[in-house]
Amino acid sequence: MGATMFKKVLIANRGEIAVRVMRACREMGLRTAAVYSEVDRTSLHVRYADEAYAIGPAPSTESYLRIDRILEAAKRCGAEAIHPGYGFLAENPEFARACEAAGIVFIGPPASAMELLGSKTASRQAVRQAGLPVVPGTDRNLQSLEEIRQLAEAIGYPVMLKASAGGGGKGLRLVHGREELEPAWRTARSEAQNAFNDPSVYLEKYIDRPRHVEIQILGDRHGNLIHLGERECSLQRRHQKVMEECPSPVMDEDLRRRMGETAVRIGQLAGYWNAGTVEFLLDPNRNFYFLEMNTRLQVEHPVTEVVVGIDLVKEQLRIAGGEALRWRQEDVSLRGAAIECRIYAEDPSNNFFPSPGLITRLQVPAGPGIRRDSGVYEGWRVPLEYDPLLSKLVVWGTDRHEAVARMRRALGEYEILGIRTNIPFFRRVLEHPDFLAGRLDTGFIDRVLSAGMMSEEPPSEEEERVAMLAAALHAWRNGKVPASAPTPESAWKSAGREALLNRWPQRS
Ligand code: MV4
Repeated sequence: MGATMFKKVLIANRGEIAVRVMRACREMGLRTAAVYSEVDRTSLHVRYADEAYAIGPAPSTESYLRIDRILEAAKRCGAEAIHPGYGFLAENPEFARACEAAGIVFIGPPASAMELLGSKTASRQAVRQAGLPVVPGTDRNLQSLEEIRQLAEAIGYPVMLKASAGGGGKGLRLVHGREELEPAWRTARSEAQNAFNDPSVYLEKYIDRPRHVEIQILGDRHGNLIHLGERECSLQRRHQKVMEECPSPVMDEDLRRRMGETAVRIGQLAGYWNAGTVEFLLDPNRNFYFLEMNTRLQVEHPVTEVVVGIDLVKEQLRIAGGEALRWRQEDVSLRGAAIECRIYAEDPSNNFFPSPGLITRLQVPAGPGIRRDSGVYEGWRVPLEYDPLLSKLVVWGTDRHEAVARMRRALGEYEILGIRTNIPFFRRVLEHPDFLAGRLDTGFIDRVLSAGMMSEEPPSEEEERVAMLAAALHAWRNGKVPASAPTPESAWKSAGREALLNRWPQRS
């Protein structure tokens, strides 16, 4: 038994996470099968895989979300297991059941656990009834405005309205007082209806300036369940994480043990196995509250991997193959510090507007302590149909201070031309005194942005060319060009070359 029981794994995803999963498979000697939509024919995950299958047109509803086509590809190529990555079908219990019915192993938790944890109200109720901390509020969907008003009064303002089907900040409303309740209720319900086809909302007490701290758990099919410490995920923009770290700057051994034990108990009560993440809000007094559980491998899993020294994807494969966990809780320890920046094809000087297009030049950071999980290559066109995540830049350092310096160095080496990226935004964050002091909360990014830090337009390519010529001319006139330069003509050339060279790496 074990992952060696598989010979071939189909990866039902695209981009960097598909490549990440295939890398683990390759190291374990497993063959990999990719699936791809029409616009992904030349994507990196297709090139990386041992074999690849077309599953439909660009819209994900006609390709990466088509259970029938993915299972058909798996059967055709003889894959014994499917890894769903994150997003798309990763948290869809119907997909997990369909895999099972087709005799294919779903590399993830049991469908029953996905069902319980997929409902925010049902999971809140289960966690509260187990005597574990949840944010004060209701566990039921609220039908009438009258009912909601009474409950809000009992909880005490300010309160938050949340979509029961939830996620991504859709249907999320902060209500400061009685008079705001009715309009907030209406917009929350209609947003929830549009986003999830389910208008149900529930109430929570509002926690001011919380941190978002999550615990990684890992469980096998024999009832063993451990935690692998926390990730600090407070740096979000519009409910999208942009930067994560491990450990959290606020954590100490005692709090980690208490949050870790709580996460493990939540996993146990859901009958969980495989990799999962329990999300908590942490208030300024270091009280923590269960928020929700994600039943998948997360985007930010690498920061845990480099600090704990466990390959989560390989563990997922082994667990799915029936192997017992190879670590006990006391074997797990955190070493050093890791930071991840999510590199997106979006323009920070234009309200982070998506910036798809051709990558004309790609120069990647390397050297000590750098890990880059990427789904792109030079000469590839970033499609506009999907999430514009290009790569995740992850650094490790002996402590947070070294990790921060290393990330600045790595971002300075990173050059992506042809499209806009959010790299300039990270440079600003990494020099902010609150970030350097570890004073993070969920309002940090908005404060950085409202301070006007990203309003300056980056120069156009034409402006860059003019500036470079001017610099070369200046250097030449001031005699900074080597005196050995025999003629003005070659001095021009070498000064221009010097100016070009000086652009890399960027010094922050
Ligand atoms: C909250 C909250 C304050 N109090 N719940 C949950 C989903 C996430 N996307 C936003 N969530 C929040 N839930 C209560 N009861 C504040 C937030 C929140 C937040 C949480 C984590 C990271 C960034 C955030 C940004 C705004 C609001």
